[in-house]
Amino acid sequence: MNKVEPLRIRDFLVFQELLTRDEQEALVGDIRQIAQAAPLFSPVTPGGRKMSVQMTSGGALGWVTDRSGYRYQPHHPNGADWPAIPASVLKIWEAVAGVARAPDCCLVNFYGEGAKMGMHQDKDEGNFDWPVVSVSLGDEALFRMGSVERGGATDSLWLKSGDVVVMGGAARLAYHGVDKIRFGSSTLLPKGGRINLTLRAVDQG
Ligand SMILES: O=C(O)CCC(=O)C(=O)O
Repeated sequence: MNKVEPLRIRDFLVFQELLTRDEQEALVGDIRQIAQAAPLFSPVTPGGRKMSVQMTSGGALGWVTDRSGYRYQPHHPNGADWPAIPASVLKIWEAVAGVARAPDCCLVNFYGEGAKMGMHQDKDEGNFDWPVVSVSLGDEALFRMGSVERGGATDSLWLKSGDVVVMGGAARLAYHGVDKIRFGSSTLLPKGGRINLTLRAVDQG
């Protein structure tokens, strides 16, 4: 990992170029293994809208959404357990999260051409003392950061492959989203697209 001082934007901490190219390539290999064991699926919101990102998870718990609602559950929609979170991913959490516990969910979002993610809060975890750590791999993404108020002022930043964002403290419940990606802007994924990992501490038991 590169030695990087984070940028602070509205209490979001952005570690630009934290991950070396070699680390990014190794992570892509590890995420491919997750996707082989727990295939990417197209989630549907409780209101019935198909999300443009595809998803899967690693860890004891994975995040899903369907007509029954947003939730964490211990198995993929196909019934299989989620694969373990790779050591390469846990290392990133250890480097930037600043907390003693480990994450138990690594949500994997895949953005193909035209995919985006609306402004939202991450609030299905139950305890917001733990940060959410977000890792960008592949194509650049226009990341929008707001406050805890829906519809409030925002700032945007293009996240590049190897950037890591920590949403903790006052940013933990701040609205955020991805307006668009620059499809084909990175050479990391041969067919283009973007992988985003979000590491979360879910189980409070
Ligand atoms: O793709 C990103 O950078 C953000 C992902 C995100 O907000 C989420 O998974 O909750």
